[in-house]
Amino acid sequence: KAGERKAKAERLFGLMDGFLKNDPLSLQTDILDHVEYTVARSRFSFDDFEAYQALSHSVRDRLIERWHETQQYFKRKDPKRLYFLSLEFLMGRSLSNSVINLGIRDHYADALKQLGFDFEVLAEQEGDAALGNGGLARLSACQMDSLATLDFPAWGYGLRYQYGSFRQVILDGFQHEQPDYWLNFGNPWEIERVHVSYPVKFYGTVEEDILNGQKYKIWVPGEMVEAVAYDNPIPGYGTRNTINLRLWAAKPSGQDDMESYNTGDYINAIVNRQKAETISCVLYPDDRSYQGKELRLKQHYFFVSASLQDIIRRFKEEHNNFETLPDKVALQLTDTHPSLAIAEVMRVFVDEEHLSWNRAWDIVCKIFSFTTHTIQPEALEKIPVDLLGSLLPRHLQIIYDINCNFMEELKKKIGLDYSRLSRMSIIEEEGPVKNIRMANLSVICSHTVNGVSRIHLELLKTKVFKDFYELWPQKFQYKTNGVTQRRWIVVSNPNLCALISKWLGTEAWIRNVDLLMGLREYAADADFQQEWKLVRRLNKIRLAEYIEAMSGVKVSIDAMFDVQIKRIHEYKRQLLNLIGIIHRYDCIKNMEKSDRRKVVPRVCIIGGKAAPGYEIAKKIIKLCHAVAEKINNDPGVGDLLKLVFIPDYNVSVAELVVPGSDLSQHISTAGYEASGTGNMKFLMNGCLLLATADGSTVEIIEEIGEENMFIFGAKVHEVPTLRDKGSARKPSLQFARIVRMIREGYFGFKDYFGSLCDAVEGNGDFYLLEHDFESYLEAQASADKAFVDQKRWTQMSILSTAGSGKFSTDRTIAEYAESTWGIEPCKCPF
Ligand code: NBY
Repeated sequence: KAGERKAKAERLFGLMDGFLKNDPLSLQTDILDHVEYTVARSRFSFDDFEAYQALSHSVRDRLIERWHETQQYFKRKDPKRLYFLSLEFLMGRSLSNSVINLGIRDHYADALKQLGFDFEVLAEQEGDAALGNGGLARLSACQMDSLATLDFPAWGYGLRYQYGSFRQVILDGFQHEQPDYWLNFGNPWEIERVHVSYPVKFYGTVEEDILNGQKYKIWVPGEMVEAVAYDNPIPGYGTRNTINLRLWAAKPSGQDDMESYNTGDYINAIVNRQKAETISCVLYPDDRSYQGKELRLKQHYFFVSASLQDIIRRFKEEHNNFETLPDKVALQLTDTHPSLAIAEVMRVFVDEEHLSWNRAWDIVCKIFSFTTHTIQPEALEKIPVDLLGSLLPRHLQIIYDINCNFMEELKKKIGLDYSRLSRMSIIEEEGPVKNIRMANLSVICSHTVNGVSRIHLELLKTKVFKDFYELWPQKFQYKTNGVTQRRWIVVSNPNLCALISKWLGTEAWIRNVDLLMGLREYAADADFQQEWKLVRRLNKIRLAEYIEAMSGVKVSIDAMFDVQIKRIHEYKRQLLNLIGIIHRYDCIKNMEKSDRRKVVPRVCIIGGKAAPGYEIAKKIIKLCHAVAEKINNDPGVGDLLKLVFIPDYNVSVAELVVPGSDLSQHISTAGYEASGTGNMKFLMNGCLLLATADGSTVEIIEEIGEENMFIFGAKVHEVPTLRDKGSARKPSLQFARIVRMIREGYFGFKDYFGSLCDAVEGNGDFYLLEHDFESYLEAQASADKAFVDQKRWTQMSILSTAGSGKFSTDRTIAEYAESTWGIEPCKCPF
């Protein structure tokens, strides 16, 4: 049987064994050898976790094999390479994804079975790699998968945080944060490169030197640390190409402190060494706004400096003229977080490579592209001038010089419009402290500025970067985000994957997701619907078991599973969801017994982390628990309504929740979600969307039709006017009643919830919850109505999956490659 499967995989993808063989006996030998020699347990006695470790090492061997081939091939062909710089990657688990992309999942499952192990059980042993906060970080991970699958010569660069996203622990309904010890049991998916390391400098002074009669600046640093590379192979699906994600860890630099050892200050020398490691120690857990903290700035520069040394070294191995750099290198800035790279490249070119300023600037303007994931002007990154000047004195000078040149040029173009000049300046002079506006720097020097959905670009053009758009309209583009169908269907929903392949008669959609469109013709087919419903039901059972294990709440599989999982934010309006749930509860309580039969039973599921310092978001979590406590223990309500909060939301939790949901909510105030990608994951899995016309949802409506979704709420262009109206807006009595219940202590914690209530009443209602409430209830009522008609619901569900093709990162990446990066596939032959 394994032979047949292998033959099939080879037919499909032309996959062949490398040096390592993939027949059952070879795989078993491999696993057992790793049990004995890597994990150091007896091959006759090891538990599930040890089996997982050995299995991972065996898979890792195969990844390394392909990784070598790919890197050697890239080196030989020397194509233009993309360097994808992101401070955050939310990779989640690697085992299942790797074996599926390598085309050897079934081979391993068979081999393990004969050893008495279940592949799925072992896969559950793995913890998440959670080196990021939310959408931006998961997008980076999905994009790496597509870059590998589409055979692009790309490298990812990031930071290897010792502690990733905090673990969310709920005690008495309150969120507590605990460190994520993800490296404690080792990480088989990375390869430490002790010999790939670079010194990174900080502080110090700038001095002048003369070389061949020419004056040069020299940065004399006050502190040095070492950046050590950890490589994470990223396999493509249905190809041998395996690209690299290189993450940097900070280590003390060897040379510096010899002196203190020699002078006898041993203890201090050790303490100083440890300080270096703090740079890559922990991920900043706030995805709202940039705080100008020194350690964070250090992280950013550490990352940028190490990555650029690596990139420039690689370039110089093959080339001796920087003029050709733009033909060989594309640098992608994921938001402004890596944008110090601009000043760093200028510094290296001018101070170290001795290029003239103008030549250097010419090259720099051809290599950077910038994607912003932000929509609120107040969330744009700013660095206090004093902070930058003390940590990176030379970079501050360079940024001032860039700005000075830009201002001169700008004056020639727009004249002495001082208010526009000051808005476009990289230096923010107003306010108590002077700041560097990293977004302005990024826009000025990037050849392309991308938004993450069509509507996002509109907002960038008309609001956030209006002045820049008027100056350089051709720079501005958008690439609607996507998600990878490998992780979000093949890995996380294997039954749906098999069903789709069966009815389409091919697995080709896993690489060419537009083929999902072919499901449309079966959307009303009774047999197909039957099988579709069965798959969805099995997923719901799996989710219900998880809910019971996590929270002790038993839920009915027949109820509609209504889900909102994402970071907790005011603009994402989890509070609107909660107020809706309380309203539903209130209606059930006040209903005649006989009417209760008409109520569509619901299980409402909410999950997500709040930034540790975000008080309102934390109160929303507490409110959710307080409401759940009341509803779930009300015998009069029973299965008609349940509310559960899923703690510690992360990628692997999403893999379980998304396939098991009937309805999912994406209900941000219009104009606030740059794109959103959760909506795409649910859509692909045949879960219906209840949503506002915001971010990428606008484009989802175009693909699958409003009749297959539940759309409500103010539109983007209506929001500013509505907000200006303030308390002159039409009040909602139903809304006011629910807020009063919360305020008056119906769910306890009366004083604690007061400020939450203030934030949604009258003029305080910045995110327009009250305004959108009535239409939200109507959309919810339509969802109930549709759910009762299971034939119609299933058809809408199938049409959701069928219409999700546009929202694959394969499309996003292909667009970037063509119109932003100018790179071409470089497929490793086998
Ligand atoms: O990026 C998200 C957007 O909110 C979402 O609409 C979009 O789909 C997604 C991908 O484009 N933005 C986001 O997740 N941002 C962050 O996680 C983030 C992280 C760090 C910082 C700011 C924002 N920071 O200041 O360091």
